[in-house]
Amino acid sequence: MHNRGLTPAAMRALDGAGRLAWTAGGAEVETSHLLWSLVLDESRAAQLLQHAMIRAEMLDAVFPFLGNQQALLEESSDKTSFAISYEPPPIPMPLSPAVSAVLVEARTILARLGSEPEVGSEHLLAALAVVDVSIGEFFERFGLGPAGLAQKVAETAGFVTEPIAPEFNIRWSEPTEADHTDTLRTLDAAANRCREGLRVVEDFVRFSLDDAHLSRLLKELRHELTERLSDLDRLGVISARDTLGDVGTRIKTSREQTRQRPSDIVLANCRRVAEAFRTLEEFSKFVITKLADPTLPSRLEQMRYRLYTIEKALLTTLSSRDRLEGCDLYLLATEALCHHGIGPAVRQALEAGIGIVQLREKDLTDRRSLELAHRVREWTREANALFIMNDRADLAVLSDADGVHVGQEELTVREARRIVGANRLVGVSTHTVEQARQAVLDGADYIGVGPVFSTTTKSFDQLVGLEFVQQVANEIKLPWFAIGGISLENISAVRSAGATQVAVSSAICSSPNPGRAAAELLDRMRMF
Ligand code: TZP
Repeated sequence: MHNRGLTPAAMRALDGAGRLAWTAGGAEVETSHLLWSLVLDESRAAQLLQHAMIRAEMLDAVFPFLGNQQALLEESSDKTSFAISYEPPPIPMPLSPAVSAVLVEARTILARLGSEPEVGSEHLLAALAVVDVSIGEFFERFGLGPAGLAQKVAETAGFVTEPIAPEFNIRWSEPTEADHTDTLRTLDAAANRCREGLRVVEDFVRFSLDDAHLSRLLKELRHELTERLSDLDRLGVISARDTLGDVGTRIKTSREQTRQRPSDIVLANCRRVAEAFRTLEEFSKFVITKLADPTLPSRLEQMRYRLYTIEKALLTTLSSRDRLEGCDLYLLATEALCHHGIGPAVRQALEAGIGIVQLREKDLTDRRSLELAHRVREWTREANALFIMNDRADLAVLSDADGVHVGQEELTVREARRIVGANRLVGVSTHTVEQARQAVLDGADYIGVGPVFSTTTKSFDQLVGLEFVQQVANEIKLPWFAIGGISLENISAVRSAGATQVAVSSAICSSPNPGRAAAELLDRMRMF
């Protein structure tokens, strides 16, 4: 382990974390191991937590550890503390990326404070709170938010900044009642704007888009907002309201009066909600000492980030629906499966009216795959159809494909997006409704939903069946394609289960007449 620049206590903490990870059967040292190791050692970090009244049992309720392993800890003679008595691992345990990030962050904190020469246990603790959001949130509940923790770390190190002797006098006046009323009035206006804007977006998502998944997320956000704002309600924001005296009610911009499309309303209101969240966050800091929950500003900040994710998912859903409109049937082409070769299969399918083709080659050399990709690109371009490359984001860019499709084991949506850019489509295969929901939030442009029926084209541990198709149909409006073993015999059942778009491979590729097979499948899709 790289120990330069660490105090003996910090080294002990990392060593203890390694022992905990090893004993717990983990493959690497996680942030929770480091947290527990810091807590269990008699270090500055443990002291700091004790002062904040954070006790091991409380920690255990959120990051379980003591419950089943208490017997493995060595109790001190006065029974007030524990130490880790585990055997060291035979070889040093690797650090997880998060723990490596903690080390980097700890050095940044140390440099910022400039008070100590080496990273100590207290810096590791402060860094844990920054890198691991759930640890940070847990500390915040005890008043150890990022600023408070940094202050405590500085104090723990015996480093307290001297006040600068002023050379001139500034007269600070205490906020007056009028200032307080103005703050409450601002908070009241922002709270109303936030609730109303959220409701407009939710109404659109619920009644125009029929998207149960995003509706639920918006509703949860709106409810949490109401709950959190009850803290402000108690301070008398309603009494501070003065709508008649509001100089802004008569100001209207021309843009407010002309919304072209529903998506304009969604976009404008998401912006409005984000701005209102920001105003709430900033102004609630002025009344922080009066709040029952002093973490309100940071909670509002987190809610704003949640809104950004929902906004992105919503706008992607709207634009993907436009881009994939009319793509009722999606062909996955694999050279080895094609009866008369990949050229005739793809070209005939395109002539029959297929709107999207994926090149899915798992066993070819890169050069052969790229060569084929260029051809499929040419054929699809002539037919005004979309071309998607399976797995290989790099080859998608090189062949100027319209997008890339990844599986659950391949590049993530985010990684693929970094390679193919913002304008190419990124599709992802999903096998559970949770994966489908996650794909929406990850920014996928469409999803694959399967395998619906058994197939020899790809091996799976288990079929998801028509039930999964129904689940997705009930809640997701991002374009999605049912896939796996779909043929002329069962396509109507898939359609009846709610799929409006379907992907096939062997039903077209392996047919002696791919054009006719494609036309028949398309007819069956459009019969509904
Ligand atoms: N992903 C889920 S099922 C499947 C893939 C790639 C195979 C689809 O091929 P077929 O021949 O239509 O069953």
